Amino acid sequence: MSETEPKKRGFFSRLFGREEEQAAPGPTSEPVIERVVEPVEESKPDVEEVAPTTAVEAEALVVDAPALEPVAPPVPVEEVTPVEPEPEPVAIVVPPSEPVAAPEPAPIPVPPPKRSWWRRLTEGLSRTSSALTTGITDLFTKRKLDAGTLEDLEDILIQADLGLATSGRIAKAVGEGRYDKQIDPAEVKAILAREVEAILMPVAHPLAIDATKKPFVILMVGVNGSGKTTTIGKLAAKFRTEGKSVMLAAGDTFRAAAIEQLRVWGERTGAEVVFGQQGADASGLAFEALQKAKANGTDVLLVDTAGRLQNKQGLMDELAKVVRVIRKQDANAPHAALLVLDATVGQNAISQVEAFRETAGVTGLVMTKLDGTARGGILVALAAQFGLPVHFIGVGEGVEDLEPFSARDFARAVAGLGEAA
Ligand SMILES: Nc1nc2c(ncn2[C@@H]2O[C@H](COP(=O)(O)OP(=O)(O)O)[C@@H](O)[C@H]2O)c(=O)[nH]1
Ligand SMILES: [Mg+2]
Repeated sequence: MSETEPKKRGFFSRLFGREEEQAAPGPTSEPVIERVVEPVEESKPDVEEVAPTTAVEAEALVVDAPALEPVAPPVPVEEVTPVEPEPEPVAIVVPPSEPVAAPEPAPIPVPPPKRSWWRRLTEGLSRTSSALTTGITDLFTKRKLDAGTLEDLEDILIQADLGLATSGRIAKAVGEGRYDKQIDPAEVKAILAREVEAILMPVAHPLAIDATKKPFVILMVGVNGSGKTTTIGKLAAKFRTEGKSVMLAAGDTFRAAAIEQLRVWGERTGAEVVFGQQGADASGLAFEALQKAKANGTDVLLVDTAGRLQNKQGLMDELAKVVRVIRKQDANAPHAALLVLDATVGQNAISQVEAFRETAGVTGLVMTKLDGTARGGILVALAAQFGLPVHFIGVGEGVEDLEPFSARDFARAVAGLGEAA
């Protein structure tokens, strides 16, 4: 690469390179934003792993995404208490670089870092898998299988949040034809993996972005802190590496920090951010963002929303209004409504699905924070109970810690088995 082309740098190095981090004045150093910044630094070694090894690959990794500019000075935000009137939304659009020259959607075929994802997945799921496999090994080493051991097995599975029905199903599968025989713990793990995979297979759907929908509107919903904004950032990065143009709508208008957090992701990923003042009407903002994305021919519009408890009716009504307002403009939108679930809440995720499914017309799930819990089995319980598609899982705070959900990988990882051949 010649010196006359200083702009041509790898997309990832542009996203996560040092210079940008130094250039960014770190807006209001809200703790939330700091948390977003840290993991990106941690991710460096893994990002380097996918560095191109040949000139051809190197070329393929280069993208003409707009150079990141220093973060614009934070827009002064009045400290209004977010009461719930419906102020006129004043949407402000921050172009990622020069005036909305939509990022050039040059396709960037970055090969999925399969091996390192497997490592992150197994490390992320290690608390869940070690709870299961240690229990299984202790239980089945040098013991014959009887009703008692099967009950104990069921308990181990229930404790990992696989749910009553699924735990019973797996214990039954282990028991079949093996009563009064000694069974190797490895055999139990293999049955566990097989059963879990069978339950998860029907829900493991990739999120298909219909390119005829411009924009393809994705609404992100979930309780506070479940990982919506972070997941939007991770998805934006993914779509950008696929050469798609992306717009983000800062629909969490309750907290200034949430708006700022999304703006930081916009800067990082070269995605335009539409945001309003704190306290602005979220549905008005979503409406304006959709209008803008349509006018720009944007490929994907990701709409953030304020976290809300599933039992706070007023907030749920407001979410329903966001959906209605989007539909007014495009009867088929949002094309996807993703419920972001924090795995660490365990069984509580079930009532979250029940509440959001109706209100927001949830079309699929994203489960985050599988790395922070021994309760990863909740994903299996949800799959068995609701059958909603699971699109992505998150196993860390870094931008690369989100991947399309694979039933086989997940099942093998929780059962402590190696990567599928
Ligand atoms: N360990 C871990 N942390 C995550 C993951 N996803 C999000 N987080 C963190 O969870 C916290 C809340 O995330 P945020 O996106 O702000 O949640 P929101 O309120 O739903 O928008 C942040 O500190 C994120 O970095 C994940 O997969 N693993
Ligand atoms: Mg948020």
